[in-house]
Amino acid sequence: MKSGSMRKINLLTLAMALLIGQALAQKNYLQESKPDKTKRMQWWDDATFGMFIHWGLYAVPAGEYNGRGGGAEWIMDSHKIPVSEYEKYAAQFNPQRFNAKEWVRIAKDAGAKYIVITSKHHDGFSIWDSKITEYDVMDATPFKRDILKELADACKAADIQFGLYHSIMDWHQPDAKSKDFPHQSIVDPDFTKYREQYLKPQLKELITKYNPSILWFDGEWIPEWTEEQGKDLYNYLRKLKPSLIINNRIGKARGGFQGMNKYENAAGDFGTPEQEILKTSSQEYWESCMTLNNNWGFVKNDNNWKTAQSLIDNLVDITAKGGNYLLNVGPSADGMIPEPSQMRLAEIGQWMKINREAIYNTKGLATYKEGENLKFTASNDGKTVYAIFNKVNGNELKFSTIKPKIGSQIFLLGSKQALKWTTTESTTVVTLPADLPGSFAWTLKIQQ
Ligand code: FHN
Repeated sequence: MKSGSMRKINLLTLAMALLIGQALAQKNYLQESKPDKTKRMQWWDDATFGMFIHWGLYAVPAGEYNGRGGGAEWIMDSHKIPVSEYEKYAAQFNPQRFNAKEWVRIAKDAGAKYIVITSKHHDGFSIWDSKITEYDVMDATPFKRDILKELADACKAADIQFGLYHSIMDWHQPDAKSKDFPHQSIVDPDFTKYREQYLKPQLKELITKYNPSILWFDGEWIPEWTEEQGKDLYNYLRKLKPSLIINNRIGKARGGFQGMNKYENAAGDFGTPEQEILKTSSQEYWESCMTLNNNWGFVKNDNNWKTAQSLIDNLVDITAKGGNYLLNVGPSADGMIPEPSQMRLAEIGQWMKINREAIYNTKGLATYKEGENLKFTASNDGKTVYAIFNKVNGNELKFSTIKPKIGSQIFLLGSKQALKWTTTESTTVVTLPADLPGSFAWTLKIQQ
């Protein structure tokens, strides 16, 4: 081919690349089409269950300061600990028992499909090797290991999606000082400078170094943060990684702990109920985050662990209403996920081994329950319904919400034995075996 033609092709290719680059740079991801968002969110929607991890310097005091209890990850604020005093915890943070692969195994064995860990909580401490600050695990602690890199690598090796929780509020950065949380003593903080020269560069660093699939913002309620800044940050991050999934706390739309957007066209991809579950089914993307005891961060005296029954009931209720469940662990300062947390997660994992087909790759139903002990989920194509019950009256289960397909078979998940069933205009009655597979709750698989 003559050199002149080659030159024309190269110029054309360059022009095309420039045009594409400009288009991407100007793209407004807040105007993403519904089909594009559905495609981007699909893995997250199908995953349904994730493990939350709150871990940082606050694990060192472990809920106690100067002999007084109160505050876990909030201990710096709860006890009004001066920044210079709180920073001293960094020298004590040396979690030699931390094993990223073990943490990922615990999550995977529980049936969690993704992990979200606190890269930086409100206290401003970075648990990764940040080039933006020396208030990080590499420079300020004797541990000097990149926790996020070890965890991101372990997630990748185990096919678990890796996500990061990142606090907009920052009690350590002088320019991040908030009127509502004046931990910094400086007189005239420059919040714009914090956002542009600290918050955004750290987020770019996190995306570039650890390739998270999810960014889970928090601490957005401070008066210095606005919906407009959230929209700008959302576009900034999606331009860095278009497939990123970002919660609604990047903006200001969430209504408190109820977590869903108070207004339309807000920044963020999913609602974030906290320590509670939506009262009804929702077609919006939403994820309920909850603790296993009373605290997010490690508190040595908090032994108020939720029962496996209540945790599995929550998972079923949330799934039936179309949501995700992000269940938290708060590791100790030496790097261990508390034993009771591990036990609860293992019990959920045992239940998921039998019933996961009713949880993963399912959708919620408008009529998602009959009474309080029978909930329904459905396969994404709607052809299969799962009736999940946690109470047995005699050896029959009756329901009227679902109409099994005449001639089809009904099975219990975990059993190969087709069950006897009869149906009238209004009610279906399924005869249950004496021995039900597993504990806590059981699932009928019904073709409709
Ligand atoms: O203040 C935080 C709290 O420490 C914790 O991180 C929860 C869980 O997401 N969110 C905020 C409280 O709404």
